[in-house]
Amino acid sequence: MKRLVCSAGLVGIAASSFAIFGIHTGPNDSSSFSGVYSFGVGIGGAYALTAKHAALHVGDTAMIAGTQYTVTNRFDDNPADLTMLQFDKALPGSFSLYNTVLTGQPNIETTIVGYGQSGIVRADHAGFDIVGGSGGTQRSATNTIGDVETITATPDYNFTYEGLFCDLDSPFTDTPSGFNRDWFGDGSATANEGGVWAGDSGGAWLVDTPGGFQLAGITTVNLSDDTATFYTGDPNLEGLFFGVSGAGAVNLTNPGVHQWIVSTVPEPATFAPLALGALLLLRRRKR
Ligand SMILES: [Ca+2]
Ligand SMILES: [Ca+2]
Repeated sequence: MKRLVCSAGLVGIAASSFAIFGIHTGPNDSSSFSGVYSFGVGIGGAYALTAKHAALHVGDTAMIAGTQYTVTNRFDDNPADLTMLQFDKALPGSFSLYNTVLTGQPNIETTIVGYGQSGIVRADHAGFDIVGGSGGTQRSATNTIGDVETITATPDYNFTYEGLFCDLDSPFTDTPSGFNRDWFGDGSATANEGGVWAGDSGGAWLVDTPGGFQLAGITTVNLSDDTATFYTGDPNLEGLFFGVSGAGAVNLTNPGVHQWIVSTVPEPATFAPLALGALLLLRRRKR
C-alpha cells in the first residue's frame, strides 16, 4: 500500500472545512444529486451520514424544499470522522451503501458531491483559485480513488480512520513542471477532475454502478504533499495544486465502519422503499 506523506486539513465548517470544484464546474454550475444535503447524505428513512467535525447537533434544523427537518438523535460513537444523524421524519432522498470493500489502490472513479466553495482554473494551469463566497450550491466533480489507507486527520482532532483518497491531476498539457506529475501513480485526470474545499465536509463520494450511484465515502479532508516544495510561496494556490493536492473521505466500505452503520440504524431504513412496495401490493390484493 502507498503511504501518504502529507498534511491533511479537515474540510468542514470549522477551522478549515472544504468545497467541490472541477475543471467543468464553476460557481454557477450545479448538478442534482437528491440525497446529498449541505448537512450530509441520506442513507434511507430519517438517517444521514456526515463528517463528525462539521455535524449538526440535536435540535438543529435544516430546510429541504421548503420543509423543516429537525435533528432528534446524533450518533458519534465511531472513531472515524463520521457521525450519523437522525431526523424527525424521513428525508426525501437517499443512497444505498456501495457494497464492495475498497482496499489498497482500487483505482475506480468516484463522483464527489458537496456544497463547499468552488474554484476556477488558474491561467498558468498550475491549479485552482478559490472563488470567494461561492459556497452553498450543490456541485459535483469526479476523480479516481487511488489509495485506501488509515490516517490521523490533524493534531486538533482525534480522528484516526481508514480513508479513500484521490490526487488532483492536471487535465492540461501545458501545466508547469512539478504540477504536471501523477502524485499517486494512479493515472491522469478524469473528465471533470476535482477535489474538495471549505464547506464540502459531510458530502458524498459516489460510485456509479449498474443499479445507480451508491455511497462509498463521506468527505472529510483535503491533502497536500508536504514533501513537494516547488509550490511553496504562492499563496494564491491555497492548497489546490495539480500534482500536489488531494481529497479524502471516510471509507464506508471498511467492514468495521459498515457494521457500525447498519447496527446504529435501528431499522433497516434502506429497505423502506421495498417494504412500502410490499404494503401497496397487499392492499391491492385485498380489493
Ligand atoms: Ca486524480
Ligand atoms: Ca493521479
